[in-house]
Amino acid sequence: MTAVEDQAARRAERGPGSATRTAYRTCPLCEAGCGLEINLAGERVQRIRGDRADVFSAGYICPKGSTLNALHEDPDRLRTPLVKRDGRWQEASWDEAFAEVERRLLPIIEEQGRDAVAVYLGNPNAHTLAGQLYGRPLLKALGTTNVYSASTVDQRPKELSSALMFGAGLIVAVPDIDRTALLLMLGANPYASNGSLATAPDWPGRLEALRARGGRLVVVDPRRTRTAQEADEWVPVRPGSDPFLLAAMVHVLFADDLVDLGRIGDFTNGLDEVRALVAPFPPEAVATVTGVDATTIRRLASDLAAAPTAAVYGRIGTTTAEFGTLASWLVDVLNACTGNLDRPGGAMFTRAAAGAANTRGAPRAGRPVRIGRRRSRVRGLPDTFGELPVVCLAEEMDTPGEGQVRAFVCLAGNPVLSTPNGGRLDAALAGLDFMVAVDIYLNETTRHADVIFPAPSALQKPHYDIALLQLAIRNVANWSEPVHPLEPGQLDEWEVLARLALIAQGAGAGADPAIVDDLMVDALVRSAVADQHGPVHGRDPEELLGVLSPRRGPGRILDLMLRTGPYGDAFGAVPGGLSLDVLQASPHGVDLGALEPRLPGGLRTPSGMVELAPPPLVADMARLRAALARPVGDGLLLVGRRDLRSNNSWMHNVEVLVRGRPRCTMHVHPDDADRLGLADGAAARVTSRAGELVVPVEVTDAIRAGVVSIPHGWGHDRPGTAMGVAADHAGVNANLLTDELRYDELSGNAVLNGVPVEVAPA
Ligand SMILES: Nc1nc2c(c(=O)[nH]1)N[C@H]1C(S)=C(S)[C@@H](COP(=O)(O)OP(=O)(O)OC[C@H]3O[C@@H](n4cnc5c(=O)[nH]c(N)nc54)[C@H](O)[C@@H]3O)O[C@H]1N2
Ligand SMILES: Nc1nc2c(c(=O)[nH]1)N[C@H]1C(S)=C(S)[C@@H](COP(=O)(O)OP(=O)(O)OC[C@H]3O[C@@H](n4cnc5c(=O)[nH]c(N)nc54)[C@H](O)[C@@H]3O)O[C@H]1N2
Ligand code: SF4
Ligand SMILES: [Mo]
Repeated sequence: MTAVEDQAARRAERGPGSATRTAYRTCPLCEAGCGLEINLAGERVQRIRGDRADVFSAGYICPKGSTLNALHEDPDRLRTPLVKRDGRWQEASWDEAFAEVERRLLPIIEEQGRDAVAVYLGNPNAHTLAGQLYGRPLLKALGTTNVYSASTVDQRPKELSSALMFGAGLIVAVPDIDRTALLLMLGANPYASNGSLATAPDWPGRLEALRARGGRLVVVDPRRTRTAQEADEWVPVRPGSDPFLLAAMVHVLFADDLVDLGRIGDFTNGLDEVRALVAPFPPEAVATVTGVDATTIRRLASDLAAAPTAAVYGRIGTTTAEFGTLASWLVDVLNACTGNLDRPGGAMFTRAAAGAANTRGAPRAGRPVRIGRRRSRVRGLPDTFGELPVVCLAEEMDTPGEGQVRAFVCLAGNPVLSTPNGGRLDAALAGLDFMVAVDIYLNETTRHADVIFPAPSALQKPHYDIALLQLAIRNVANWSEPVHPLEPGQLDEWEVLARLALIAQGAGAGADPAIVDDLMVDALVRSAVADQHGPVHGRDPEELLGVLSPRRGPGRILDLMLRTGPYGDAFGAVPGGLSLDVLQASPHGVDLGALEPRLPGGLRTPSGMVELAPPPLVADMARLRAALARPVGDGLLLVGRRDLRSNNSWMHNVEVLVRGRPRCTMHVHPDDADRLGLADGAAARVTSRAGELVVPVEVTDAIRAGVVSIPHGWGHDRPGTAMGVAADHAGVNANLLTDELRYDELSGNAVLNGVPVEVAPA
């Protein structure tokens, strides 16, 4: 067939009424936020590719982004609520499913108290409007202390150090990778992950541009990742030792008189304390524990000081570790001490269009960070920002006694595969009295539920990255309309969360979700007009509500956030300012410019200063000093890894992403393989305190000797799940090995990297 005939045949096949159209939307799958161009014929998606006109991603896309339609059409994706009766799943109407929640959940709350219900908010909540806006009212309605989220298997240490230094968990200094002359990256592999806590589409292209303009990239990682391969230098650090390395680098800056705060010196506290805190960490003292020689450490420090601009950036490898908060803090101490904090080419602060703590309220004023207002029942671990560490979740369920968790609400999470000692959690979930999940699959976690509410597919939801755009390396705003409508009678995810909130409040299973929505927008408008520093101070709330009124749901709230945000139209007071109308008219996004210095006005610490030595971090340094005296063991340490075609625990049901050679293997260095008698392709038995598994071995010199690596998110071999493709590519659950007894004491974050394991041929 010629191309013309081919086209004609396809047109004939689609039949009449199948007009073609193009939709644009932001990919919600990871933090990069790429713009997608989606071609449809009638209601069918024909092709998804990168949107070349997108103001931020300029056409970049990864293999996951083009699978949004495969996810939408996946026959295993849940489309109706499911209710389990006598151990068997039955499809139910929405009303029946909510009635079941009311019937089973309320007696538990009444008889055993609100803390008998635990909630887990999984990673996609950071990527959905429902999770961003309606999670909070649900938590409030449930009123439980037992709130857990993916944050404590991820970035809690960075949020905590940022809150202590700058005033809020999302006031994070992001590396200005487009302008820096030297990027020192620790524990991140953006060639696979596309970046995290530094939102930018096309990290690979940006890193290549950095090198092309004469800049340098140094990667600190126990594995020679793709990012390390592309770098000027790879520093194969021992797992868990980043804070020693970073403290020694700060030590060198002081010892060699290289400290220069630059313009932030006028509003920075604690420099002398930092000098004293790093005194016990000269490079020679940390060489053994880090596996990095003193000469290299000195050179890394002096290079950083000498570079015209430089940014230090640490991610998962540094946060999911025993001293994760100290490492996260020391990253920014280095940025500050080399004069790179808040300057172009250094580590900067986004000025987000909506929702940011540092664009609201009084500049240079804030409330103190309180850690440990509540404690977990069993181990007494402290909360941070109102959440308990997820390392406590299983024990709160399986340890009898007053206050034991008996019911579980799981929102967009798969903690059986994502949290440490997933085996214990799996067993604990099986013993609960009641569980409700909001998810798109019947998977390793949701199989334990009694009621599952399906969330719409990404193509059926509107989108705006409220959280991730606060961490962007360029100021942008991007709204996406749904590509497909909801099915008749189908609820949007926010409506599900709102109805669950109403049930928990006692308003009944049939209550209208609009009640929650109206209350929220009302409260937000009132707080906006009360903000003396805000653009609508003193205005009549009814007037604003009237302007917002044509919209409902997330769009209405976002419109309010945009209009009262730093670029907003302030409800007419700033002609030409941002509103949702403006974003709707800009399908490729709105570019709000490169990052600009934001300090000191963007600080929200109580002192109004950058706090270089906040008391909780100063106190925690005692733990690091003590650890320096520990003998360095020679046992094997387990770390994780990510693959570009995978996404945490849930995209393994997409055939095009999982086909080809299996990705869930254990990387082992050739020396270790020889010593242990492990052959490439053979199976190894891996054992830790928490559990054991058998995994295929991949021998590779792209990993430090003494370290093995297994990716997380696999292990789709559990009975009672309904993910056919994933089951054919099951892999193993690396979190059977990670240990819920290992955590960063300050933040409660899980230790997922550097877990001691024993390995033998299986
Ligand atoms: N060993 C090890 N473990 C790790 C990590 C590691 O590096 N090593 N990384 C950790 C990190 S950084 C994270 S963030 C966590 C993530 O772990 P989780 O918080 O468990 O998140 P996911 O694995 O992404 O699972 C998301 C769930 O949400 C469902 N889902 C997908 N889209 C939607 C939606 O739009 N709405 C709803 N309601 N549900 C949806 C999926 O089916 C899946 O069940 O894993 C952590 N676990
Ligand atoms: N393709 C894909 N993309 C993703 C995800 C995914 O699962 N797949 N998940 C998303 C999520 S939720 C997140 S949070 C981000 C994470 O984004 P990244 O932080 O970039 O995640 P990783 O690719 O796991 O890179 C972590 C690196 O840390 C290294 N490492 C392990 N231990 C240590 C250590 O002790 N010190 C140092 N210096 N390095 C260490 C590991 O070898 C690994 O190369 O990725 C997001 N993007
Ligand atoms: S990099 Fe992330 S946001 Fe971009 S297409 Fe891939 S999954 Fe989507
Ligand atoms: Mo994450």
